[in-house]
Amino acid sequence: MLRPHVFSEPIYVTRPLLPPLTEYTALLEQVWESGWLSNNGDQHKALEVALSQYLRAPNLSLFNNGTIALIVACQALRISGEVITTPFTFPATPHILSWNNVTPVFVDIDPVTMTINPELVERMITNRTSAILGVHVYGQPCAVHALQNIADAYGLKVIYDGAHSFGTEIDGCPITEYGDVTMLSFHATKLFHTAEGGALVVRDLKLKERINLLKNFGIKNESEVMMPGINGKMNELQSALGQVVLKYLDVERERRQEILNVYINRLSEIEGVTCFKLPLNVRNSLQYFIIRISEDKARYSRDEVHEQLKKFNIFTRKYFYPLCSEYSCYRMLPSSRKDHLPASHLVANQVMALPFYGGLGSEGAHQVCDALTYILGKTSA
Ligand code: T4K
Repeated sequence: MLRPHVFSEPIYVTRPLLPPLTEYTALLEQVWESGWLSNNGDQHKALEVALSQYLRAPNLSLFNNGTIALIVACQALRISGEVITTPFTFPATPHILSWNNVTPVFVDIDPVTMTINPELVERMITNRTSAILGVHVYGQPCAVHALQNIADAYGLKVIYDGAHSFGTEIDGCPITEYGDVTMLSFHATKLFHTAEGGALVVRDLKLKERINLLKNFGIKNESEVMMPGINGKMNELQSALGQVVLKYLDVERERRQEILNVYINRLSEIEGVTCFKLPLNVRNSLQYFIIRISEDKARYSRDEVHEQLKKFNIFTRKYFYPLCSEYSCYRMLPSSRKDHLPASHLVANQVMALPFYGGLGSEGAHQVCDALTYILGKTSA
């Protein structure tokens, strides 16, 4: 095979959806005229309504980022003691527990779905456990029914880190319908973004009211502060950006779907490479495109492929390696033992996030596939 194309510019795992600047500045003019930059202004109100409708999530509360949103979720649900969670995630997931003075208890993942394994959750419940914190990793829903059954049996709360699951649906039902609370991240690297931002979605209106107090220092009115809240507010500049991004979201989804099709068609042929596919009843958030590389079948390890792709100016990511249980701040926990988390260790050594954003185009996706095919050399056909 001829040596494939080397990209002239670095190709990253993602690029933010940047709508026409003029549409953003038009909204910024309104912000300027209003003289109102934060604290539940018109742009904030408009974005909250627009997202509630788009996601069919009536009780949605905007935040300045997803991490603060999750910290507030724990406060709102009065989480304490221990929380059972997955080590296969971004650092924010266990960190928000530490910021709430709660101990993360790691449970292994299912090796196929890569989400927390409900069969293993029950064994780790103690009288200090107050909640389960699941991650819909790459938009793959957790085993929501099994987790809810366990939570109901033991009187636990269920919190979902849905940072990757904007627009995910199970059998047509929004992912935010499951659990007590779901966090969505609107970071620049997310399909829908506000540069930095996030949201909490709940089903209980009372809980939303508590969340709204907590994200604004606990302030009820000029003379009453109800609780030790924090500053979790999304500002007007972020909220305006979100409204313009939302207009272009479906076009971006279509472009990503085309890239996904190229990847699936081309990469499924490569020995040792498995494309991560969602179950047919799940609507894909199209946030990441993940492959797994089995070193025993491919000629190279995931790390070698990751390095070799750099020669073509392609910068993939090892989301999520290393596991959170390997960080120095969590390594000493009994639940961090390697033999307790075999599937997580296996998966973390195999996963690779490929470039996945509309601007890459089908041609770019084919070029990424050419490079991968060239590196891995052989086909199974
Ligand atoms: N829970 C989970 C499961 C999460 O994945 C995350 C965040 C959170 C919670 C917390 O939500 P937030 O508090 O962030 O709302 C990125 C994101 O910063 C992070 O939001 C995301 N997960 C994580 C998976 O990815 P890094 O450290 O990998 O980002 P960085 O700066 O290396 O960016 C990745 C690539 O994106 C770059 O190589 C180039 C491109 N990029 C990035 C930015 C920021 C751009 O092209 N433009 C940009 O503006 O964490």
